[in-house]
Amino acid sequence: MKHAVTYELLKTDSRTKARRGIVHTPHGDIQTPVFMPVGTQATVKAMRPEQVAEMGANIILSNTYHLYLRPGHELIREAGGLHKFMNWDKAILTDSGGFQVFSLGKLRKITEEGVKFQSHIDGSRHMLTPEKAIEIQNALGSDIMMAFDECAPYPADRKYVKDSLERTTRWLARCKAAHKDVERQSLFGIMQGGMYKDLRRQSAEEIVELDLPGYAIGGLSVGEPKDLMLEVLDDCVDYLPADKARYLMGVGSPDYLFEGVERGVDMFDCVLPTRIARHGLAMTSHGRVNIKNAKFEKDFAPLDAECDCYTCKNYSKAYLRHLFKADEMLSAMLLSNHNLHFLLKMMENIRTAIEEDRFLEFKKEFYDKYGKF
Ligand code: PRF
Ligand code: ZN
Repeated sequence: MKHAVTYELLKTDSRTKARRGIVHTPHGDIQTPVFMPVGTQATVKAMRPEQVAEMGANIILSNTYHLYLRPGHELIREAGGLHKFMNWDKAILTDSGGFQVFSLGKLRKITEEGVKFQSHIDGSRHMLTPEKAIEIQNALGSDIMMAFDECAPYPADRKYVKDSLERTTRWLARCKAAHKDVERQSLFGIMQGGMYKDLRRQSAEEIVELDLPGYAIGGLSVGEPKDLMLEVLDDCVDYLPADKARYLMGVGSPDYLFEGVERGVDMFDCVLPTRIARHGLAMTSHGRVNIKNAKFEKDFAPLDAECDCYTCKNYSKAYLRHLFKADEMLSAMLLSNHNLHFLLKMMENIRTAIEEDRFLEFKKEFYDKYGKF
């Protein structure tokens, strides 16, 4: 029995836990550490898939919850799977819906069986269970499927977090049992445990026992202070096996990417670059730029002189500011293009720095230039 997804470790940094590797999938290899652009509703917002591929992305993330509600997983199965439906032939990772359902607040109820919730679209009633999350992800045909978990809020008391992580482990065992074709798709487990180090260790031991092809660290970056998050993360990674991919869920600002890589994380995802783009914000080598700013009115220079993306090669800040203020669609398209390019390029530079054993030097160089995060 060969797993659909495997991790190959190429090199570990000599001074930190940073590592350079490859995640092999049925839809191609992914060089790690990697940032995965988010395509929640089977589209990376404002981007054609060809553009996403062109800027070097080999994997994107999509969402079980959203696609189940609309257009429905059976429709996507009928279309020939998510890759075909959205015209993306590289790898896809799908989140299980757990996190999204838990974000619904009053609209949901948790039991041992699963989570009852009401659709954010039309209020209709549904139930997600571990088995259902797998059934949906099987229909979507993603390369990497995420386990159905509960992400405890922050802050949360110890008893709540312990009960929740233990239920998440039981749900993981049910996910594993429900998933049959392990050669076509791989299931990753998700560690929980809130900010409690001993609970993180317990969660890790329980999920690693189930021997899955990869593990995610969930429940972080949920509102806790940065230093606490990094302290917990540092421990989490130590509880995970070195021969499996490690994925830190929902994290993707430049500083967190560096800090995550330094602590041994291989995979990241975040809506940040595309979301802030739609609000007129750009990430550049000299920090964040707000394109709405009046000082750009007659600034005919590109967004980032050091960037070789399509946007920076062809357009000025004055033009981008005009597009944003005129509420033109091209604004979101050009800024999303730049922001994704920026993060993907940054990750490529991180990978090269690890290969050349100068990760910390590169990090310092980047931080000095970027300024405050
Ligand atoms: N679980 C799942 N998806 C997630 C998270 C989680 O804990 C997070 C937490 N940062 C983001 N996305 N399933
Ligand atoms: Zn650019």
